[in-house]
Amino acid sequence: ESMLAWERTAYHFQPPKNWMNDPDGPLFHKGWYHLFYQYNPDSATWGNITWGHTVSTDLIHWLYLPLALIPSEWFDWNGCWTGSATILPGRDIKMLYTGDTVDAVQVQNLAYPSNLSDPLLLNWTKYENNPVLVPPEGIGLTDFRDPSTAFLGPDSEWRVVIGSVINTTGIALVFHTTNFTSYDLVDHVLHSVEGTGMWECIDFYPISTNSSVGLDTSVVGPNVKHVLKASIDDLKLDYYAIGTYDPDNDTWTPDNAALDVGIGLRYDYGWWYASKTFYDPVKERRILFGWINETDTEKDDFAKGWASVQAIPRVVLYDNKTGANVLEQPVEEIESLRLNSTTFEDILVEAGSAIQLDIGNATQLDIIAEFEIQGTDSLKAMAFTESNISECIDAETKTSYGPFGVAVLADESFSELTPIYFRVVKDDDGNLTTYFCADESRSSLAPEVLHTVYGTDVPVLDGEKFALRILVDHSIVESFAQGGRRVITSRVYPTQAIYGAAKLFVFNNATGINVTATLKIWELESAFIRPYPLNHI
Ligand code: DQQ
Repeated sequence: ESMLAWERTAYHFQPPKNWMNDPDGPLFHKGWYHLFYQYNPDSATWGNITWGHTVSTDLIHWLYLPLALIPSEWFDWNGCWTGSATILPGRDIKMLYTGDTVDAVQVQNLAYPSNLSDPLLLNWTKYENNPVLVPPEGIGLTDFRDPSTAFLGPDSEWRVVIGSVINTTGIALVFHTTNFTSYDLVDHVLHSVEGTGMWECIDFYPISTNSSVGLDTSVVGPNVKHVLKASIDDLKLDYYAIGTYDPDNDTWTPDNAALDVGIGLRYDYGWWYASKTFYDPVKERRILFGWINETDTEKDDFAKGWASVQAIPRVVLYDNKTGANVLEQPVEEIESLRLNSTTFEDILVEAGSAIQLDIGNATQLDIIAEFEIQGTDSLKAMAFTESNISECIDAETKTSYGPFGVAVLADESFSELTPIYFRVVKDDDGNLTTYFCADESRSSLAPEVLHTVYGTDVPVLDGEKFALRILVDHSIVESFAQGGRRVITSRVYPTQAIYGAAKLFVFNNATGINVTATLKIWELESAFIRPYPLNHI
């Protein structure tokens, strides 16, 4: 049994050892990006939840710092759970987090930096009169968690959003505060959606519809919409919707009720959860962190001594071409890891073929690929079914083109491979829908890991090619379609397609259409992720 497949990643953030889950309280302070995270200091499984802490100047290379919050008081005795940072005018910092109390009640606590002039924010003080919020009347004692970043309203009061559930309706509660120690509950919810269950890790932020700059969290006004995201506990999936926020009444209305929170769009159609954004004042952008959990067994996690990584941070923008979704793109700083590149121009990938791309090492890659279908006549010719990718397609499908795409982390005999691909489907009325999928069914010979086929439809507009950006990091594959309109993160466990045996292919499994592919592929170097040399300060 090879343990190599369970090796650590090379440029994704993970702690030195043990369990990690949600990103917490991301913020920028005095030259450093800070990330906190749910962490078990004692074991590779969830429990004893503390706040790990790390800093970076570029969101790619990270330095570990000492734990920031440790369960120590009755109000967080069973865990310092997820929370968010708010930067006040004057750059004071308030950190709100959920405490799981000694009686297993979910309460909200306030913490703040002991020394704001410390760029590393090494020491945190818990407010002496915590908790600042307990579950309000009618809210379950274990259904009240994950305070949002606060935003300032027209009445100069701060709003904090906290997720909950009533029966099976997911809800976003709003509280007002002026001092972060006392709060008033607004008498109606910001938003709710029936049947979606408990809303965890709510994120709520403005997005510009006419520019590509990110907005600080309190911005409202013309050409600004608001994104509401809930992590759906029952599904362990992050759903968002774009809509309009009314700051006078603290209500939010989705642009499209059919695509409401929990029933519409997801940030990621793969394995990725509990996300959180923050505003980066340096590059004026909104940055999204997300947690990539394991899909192996707990026994394997104990054996390897660690569990989970954070996804590469993504910039979030409004997609003004579709007007219906956000765009997610890896932060540009990932490009600093690029080494040698290889370009393939207009290579013909005939129906039913796979071509190995000779690029040397294929375990740490940044891939940009574009595909075109050759000849429009062939668009009418196809009618076949592919039972092994049925999750990507409508069972009523009569005509299709594809799949075509790239296969990453593939060995030469295809005993293991993870194909990332498009597939165009034509319905009875002649309408074309493009599906974007990641097939993990053959990603690992190990039996006890998930072998899911992930997929979603993706808008491909007139004049656009089929466009992919893929980051490969040994056992993590983050795939972005059409400039980040849809994203699929894969956690895979190759046992054969590792190190020198891992190869890269383009393939076209259609039976009647040929495609051409143009690719630029960079090898990525490893990122320094190591302890901060605190003995030097
Ligand atoms: N993880 C935290 C909770 C949150 C959940 C506990 C989401 O605060 O609701 O570790 O993964």
